[in-house]
Amino acid sequence: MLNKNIYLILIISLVFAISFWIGFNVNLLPAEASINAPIYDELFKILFIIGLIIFIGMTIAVIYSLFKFRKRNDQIGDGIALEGNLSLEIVWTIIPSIIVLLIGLYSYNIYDRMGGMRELNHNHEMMSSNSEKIWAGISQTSDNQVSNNLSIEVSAMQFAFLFNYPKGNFISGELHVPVDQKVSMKMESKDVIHAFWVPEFRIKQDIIPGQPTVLNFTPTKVGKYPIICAELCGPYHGGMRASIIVEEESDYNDWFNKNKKTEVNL
Ligand SMILES: [Cu+2]
Repeated sequence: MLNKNIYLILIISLVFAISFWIGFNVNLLPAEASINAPIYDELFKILFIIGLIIFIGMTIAVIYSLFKFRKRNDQIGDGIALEGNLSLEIVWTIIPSIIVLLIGLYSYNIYDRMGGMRELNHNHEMMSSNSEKIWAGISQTSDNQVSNNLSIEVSAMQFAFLFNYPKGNFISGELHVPVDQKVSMKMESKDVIHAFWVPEFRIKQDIIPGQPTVLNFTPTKVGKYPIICAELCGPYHGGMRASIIVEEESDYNDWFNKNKKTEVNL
């Protein structure tokens, strides 16, 4: 009996060790290109490790049972019927409940750190009237910082994204932003529900007709990343993509000055 327990403890420790090793050394996610990304990846890592522990543990239990409880040559029927096991049932209810509760609290903490619980900018500089309702956003800024943000208006339609730069009075099919600067986007759909998703930024936000949504982010890595519509929006939904180009401020300014309408007062 003692021997059996030692084996069990050894196997469980091994499963934990392997899961933690894989969790910390195998990276399944794309590059981290916004300040949200490392925060999000913390949560992903924890979920990945919990998933690995359960997956590897279950696989070992199934393989062990296949051999241990296989039908013997002289065996007829299924054997003695099993009665309930109250203590086992209590354990397998309480442990998952605790895990799910902790994941829930931790997810809330991550969402809060990403700015999701913060009050949305009531004095949003792009708001056309005070009565306009803007909701559901990731906000990294407090209200008084909003005016320093780069403001962009996003329109989504079947099957494209358009980016309006109000300060330059022009519209672009490609989203250009300077690195390490806060970007504040107000997004609206012309037809059905779409979603703005940049995997490298670890952010996604729905774009809804008649109900503007907000998304704030700060890119941290120069490069070109895909913008993907992540809401099934029609037959060519899969082709609804654009690019976000994160560039050094001087490159961004060159691009901006080349595109802006000259008569506009900056
Ligand atoms: Cu779409």
